[in-house]
Amino acid sequence: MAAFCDGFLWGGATAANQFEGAWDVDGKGTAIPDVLTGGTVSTPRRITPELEEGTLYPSHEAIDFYHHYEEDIALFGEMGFKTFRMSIAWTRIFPTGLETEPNEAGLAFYDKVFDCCLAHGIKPLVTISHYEMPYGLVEAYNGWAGRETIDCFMRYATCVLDRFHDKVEYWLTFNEINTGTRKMGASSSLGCIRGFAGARPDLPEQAQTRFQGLHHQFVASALIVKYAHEHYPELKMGNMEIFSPFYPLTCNPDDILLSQQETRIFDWFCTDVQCRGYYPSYMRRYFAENGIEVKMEPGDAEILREGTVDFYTFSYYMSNCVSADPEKNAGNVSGNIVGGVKNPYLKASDWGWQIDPKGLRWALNEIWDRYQLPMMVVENGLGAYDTVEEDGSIHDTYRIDYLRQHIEQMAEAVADGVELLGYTMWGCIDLVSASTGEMAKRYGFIYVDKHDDGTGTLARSRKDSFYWYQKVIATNGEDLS
Ligand code: BGP
Repeated sequence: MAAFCDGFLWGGATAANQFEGAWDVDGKGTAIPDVLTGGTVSTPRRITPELEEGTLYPSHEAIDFYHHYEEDIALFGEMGFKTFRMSIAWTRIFPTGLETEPNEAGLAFYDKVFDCCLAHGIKPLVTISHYEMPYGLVEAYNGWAGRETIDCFMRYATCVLDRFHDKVEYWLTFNEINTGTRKMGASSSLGCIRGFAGARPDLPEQAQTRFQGLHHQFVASALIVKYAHEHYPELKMGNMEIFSPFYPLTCNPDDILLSQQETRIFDWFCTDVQCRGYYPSYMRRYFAENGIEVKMEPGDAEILREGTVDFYTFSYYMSNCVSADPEKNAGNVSGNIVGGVKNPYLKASDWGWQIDPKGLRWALNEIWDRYQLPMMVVENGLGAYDTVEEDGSIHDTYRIDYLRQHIEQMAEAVADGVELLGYTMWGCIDLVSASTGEMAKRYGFIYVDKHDDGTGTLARSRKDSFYWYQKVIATNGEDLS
């Protein structure tokens, strides 16, 4: 079955703060992840606005892509990548977020990275903001809670579009924007990283602040999409969402209704705004019942209407169940970003993320039916412990199995009729985990010799999955064996 279209964008995904390192090099300023300590699945990361002597901050060196980009991109090229998803670190360009002139050294770095990608036949796919808010904006405006941050974002985003529009065709505005709809449970550090709230230890985490912050992000996203459409009509501007099915635990109508409610708030609300251009009516009741009042300025509605995205992208890792019965909620899925009740039919990763390939087919169909926009799966992968054998080989069959099963379901969805443009597997090279700050939670096709205590040579090596993905790309997804 020829499932995937010609020119299908096979590739991998990363984020600047999780792999670049060089956190204070060439004029880069401090971003929220730079003041986050490491953690584990059971020990949350801590935010320390003043750096602590002797504490390890995983973003500071990460895997040092900053000084290894040529080697890394060559390895992506060897696998046959057609695209590479990465983000630009806002603080390389505007170190505190408040400057009016960009830092040329930061721009020059991305020129080199994009040129290197293009030389290997790889199209960069760029996230403008991937959990990398300048800490200067947290101090000045409480991050996205302050409306002023929209102007700072626009200074940064127009600057990178003006500079790179002829090297980068595909852009995403905000990574996993819908994480702002809920307090992030087990992964509380994500609350800070997102820059909605929680990054200022002196200010409480509140739903009100998160939804106001989200509104500011919607306006910022629409403004930059509008700007791109007006100035560079050849560019494709996308949203980015974490999509997680919320299955009803039983066929009790209470569970069905709860599933609909959770799906609306988490999975549909943000994309309804970004794809349709207005707030969905179901949010009125949700806001009223939760005491949330989103302040909008005159003109916002028009901006949202005029700044809808060209394509829909999402990350997909897991699914959840919901139950209206409070007693059943005791079976919470540990470590899961989104939280929820355990699904008895699914297995989970070592970090408690429930593995559900068929949920990806379901999600692709649901999204396609709702928006009829071309789509990309821009994150999907398995965080796992890898063992390096004596001869240096790494037999990550569990990762191959995970990816194979998800790609099979993508093929099913394409056969169902969805328009799928590409797939970028998350963490194509080992990098720092966003939720726990660990290196031990490895995703890559490429192993990096770097450990949670900060030691390691940073040497790169190919895992078994590297050769497997190379074959998948070479056959355009036909040979998944
Ligand atoms: C997504 C984020 C990524 C990435 C991924 C895996 O939520 O967009 O930045 O980190 O999850 O999560 P983790 O790193 O916590 O394992």
